[in-house]
Amino acid sequence: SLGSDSAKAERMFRLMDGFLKNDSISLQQDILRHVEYTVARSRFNFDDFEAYQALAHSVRDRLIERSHDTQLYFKRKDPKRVYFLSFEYLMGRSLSNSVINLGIRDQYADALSQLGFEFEVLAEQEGDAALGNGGLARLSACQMDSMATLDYPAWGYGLRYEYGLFRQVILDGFQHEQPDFWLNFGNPWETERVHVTYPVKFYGVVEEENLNGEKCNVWIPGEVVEAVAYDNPIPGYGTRNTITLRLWAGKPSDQHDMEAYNTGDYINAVVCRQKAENISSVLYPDDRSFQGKELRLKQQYFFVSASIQDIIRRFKEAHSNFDEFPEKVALQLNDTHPSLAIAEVMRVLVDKEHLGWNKAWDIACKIFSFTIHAVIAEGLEKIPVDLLGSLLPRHLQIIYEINFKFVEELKKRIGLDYNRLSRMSIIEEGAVKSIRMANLAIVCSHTVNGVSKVHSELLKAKLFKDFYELWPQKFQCKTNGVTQRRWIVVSNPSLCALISKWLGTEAWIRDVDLLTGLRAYAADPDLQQEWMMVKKVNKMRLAEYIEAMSGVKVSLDAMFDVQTKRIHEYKRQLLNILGIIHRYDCIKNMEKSQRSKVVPRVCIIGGKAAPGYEIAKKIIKLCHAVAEKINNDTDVGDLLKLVFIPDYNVSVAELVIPGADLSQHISTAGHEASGTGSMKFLMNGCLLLATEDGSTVEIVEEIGADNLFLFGAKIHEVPKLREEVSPKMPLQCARVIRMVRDGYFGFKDYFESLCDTVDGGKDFYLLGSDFQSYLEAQAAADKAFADPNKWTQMSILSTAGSGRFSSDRTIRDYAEKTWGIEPCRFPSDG
Ligand code: GPU
Repeated sequence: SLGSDSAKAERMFRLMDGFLKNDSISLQQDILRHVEYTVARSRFNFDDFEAYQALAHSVRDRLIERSHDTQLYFKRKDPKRVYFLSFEYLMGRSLSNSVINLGIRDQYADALSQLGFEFEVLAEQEGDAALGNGGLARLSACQMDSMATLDYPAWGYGLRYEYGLFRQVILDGFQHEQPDFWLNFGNPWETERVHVTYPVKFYGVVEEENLNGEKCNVWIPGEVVEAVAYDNPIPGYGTRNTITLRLWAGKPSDQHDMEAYNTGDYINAVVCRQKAENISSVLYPDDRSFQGKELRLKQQYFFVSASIQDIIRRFKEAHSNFDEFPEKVALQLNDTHPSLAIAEVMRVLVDKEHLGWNKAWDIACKIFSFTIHAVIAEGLEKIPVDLLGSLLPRHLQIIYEINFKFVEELKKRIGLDYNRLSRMSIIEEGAVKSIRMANLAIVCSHTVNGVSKVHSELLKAKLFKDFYELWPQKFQCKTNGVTQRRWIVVSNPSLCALISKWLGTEAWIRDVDLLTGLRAYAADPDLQQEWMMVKKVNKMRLAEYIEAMSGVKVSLDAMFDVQTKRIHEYKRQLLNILGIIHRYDCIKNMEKSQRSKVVPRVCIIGGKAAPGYEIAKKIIKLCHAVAEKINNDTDVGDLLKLVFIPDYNVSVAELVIPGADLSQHISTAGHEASGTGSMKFLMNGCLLLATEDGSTVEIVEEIGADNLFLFGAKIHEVPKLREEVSPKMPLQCARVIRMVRDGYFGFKDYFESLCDTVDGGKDFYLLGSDFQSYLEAQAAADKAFADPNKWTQMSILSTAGSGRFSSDRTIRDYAEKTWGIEPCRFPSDG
């Protein structure tokens, strides 16, 4: 029999024979074992998908070892932790990223080839985890990678949607949405924690009770749903640290439906239980258009409540005094979506921990920080008071109380300036009385961050001017970044090898500032030659994909010009398409002898439109209609092609970005908070054609205006241009719009309202006034491309200057200046 605990541990350790081994034979054995016992296929007969599953499970085993070590170590050291609350994560695939971060990619590739498989082929079997919409969601994923790599004691929290972002299917050029039931074939990366569950309450009433002579509010809920944790390991690169992304799923609770069973309606009671699962079933596909839907609010509270219960439980395991809470806990609100967390923390501290309002508020104000991704007021979340009051009656009371105290304080500071008071109030009066979630988040947070320099300045000057004047010290800037692990090492292995060769080290993968070392060789003919070869290989890969997806054959000598991102009017995919029509028109009207001077282009557009966003859907259709015309015109041939890449997602991006020569980031100035796609293209040596918006301004600072193609109105010029009563359409713009209106591309009536947005008298996004300068920038790009050495030098300088746009820099900044946390690295050399 086993004696003491340590003897027990000792024996278990011996039985397990230490950790899993990463030599080729061990990896092969592990994979085959998983084929046989996990996937339950015969090891003599399994296909690529089953091989992928077994492979993924063997990687997962190694991730689990590391996350156990990391969590135990965090527990022992008990550092201040950051809890990153985000409603969306766009993780994409995990396999390649995991084995690269674990440092065993080559070992696996070798083991698989011994088994007769190719690593890349199996990696392609994995589907994307698309639990998010666009930039904001991919940013969360990049930041998790950086938090793990930089050894920060961090947790990510989110929702485990069963249906991720819809799949985009194009039929006759129109977008159709299909459900993304991504868990259909299981998810090897996650671990369900059946014992980590929390009840989440909804509806009901609040009653006042008397507790030891003091009044106390008790919330009697009308519905209780259980949240169950699913843990996803996030391995760091070059460290043993592996942190956790904990996603919550809804599950029926046993607490509340006893009565239903007792009344004898057994079948109905069981059916009702299933409603619980609906909470986490589907991701809202609207990128920043906000609707006051009850299910959405339920999702937000569900994820917030479970996370806060989990965080408080962890705190209480090691501490009994809430005075220490701010020394141990930082809570990061990724936009307003999780900001109910503020009311929830107050509810727990006041109603359950009985700390008293002032003490609770003092604690809350020390732990929250808030990052805002929106630029314009229309996008901000407002929750109708009636909706909140019925779903979360106690939270509504708490928010009213927070607001009352805030407004009283404000009156003391600014006097009875009622306009300003009503602008700043957390409650918006009006036809639909509602809660301004951003105001709630600002009032409670110690720090409010913007996502680029210009965005942070805009927040202070416009959106939150009143708050900035009140609390200037709260407002900071954390320019976004992306992870070079995913966006170079995983997605562009040839470039990765080339960079390491010329820098003589792989250290840039953890220390990205080293990329500036490439500047010294930007004019070196040898590097330029190798650099061009890498681009060629990536263009070949992309060309094959384009042909497979759209049947269009493209020339590798052409400039690959890419605009991939969510479809939005402000991102101006329409400007791009109108520019393409202009280019087409020019080629058609050219003397045949002149055509040899045209720089051939392959224009690539990709992105999803929110299902209810009519104009965005028309832009997709126009792109297809124009492509149909151009691609079948023998006059044009290889001089111009237009392709729409369907179902753009993280894994498609990994293929597209390395193969791009030029990429477009052409939002109307003042509309893109940051933009992160541009950073991925920049890292991959793709030249940018861009407006001076969002993070582009900082990219220019880093690489110099000579190394990209800038155009268009600047932020401060936009309001004035909009005021012009009837904006003048430059002739060239009027002409291409006319072609669309006249039915040159068919679907005349259907495109009418789309044309109206440009020449209907408003041109809110300033396509007309920017058109001329857009064409000039395009001409400059053509000219530069015609000189391959010059172009390649600019390309090298783009990569060399991309270091500042690593999420490692962003996260270090957050850790030091906003969260007040320090690295906590598991001591090992593995
Ligand atoms: N962003 Br608001 C989203 O992706 N979704 C949103 O609902 C809102 C903002 C984006 C910004 O548009 C983009 O400029 C930024 O780079 C990104 O968030 C990350 O901060």
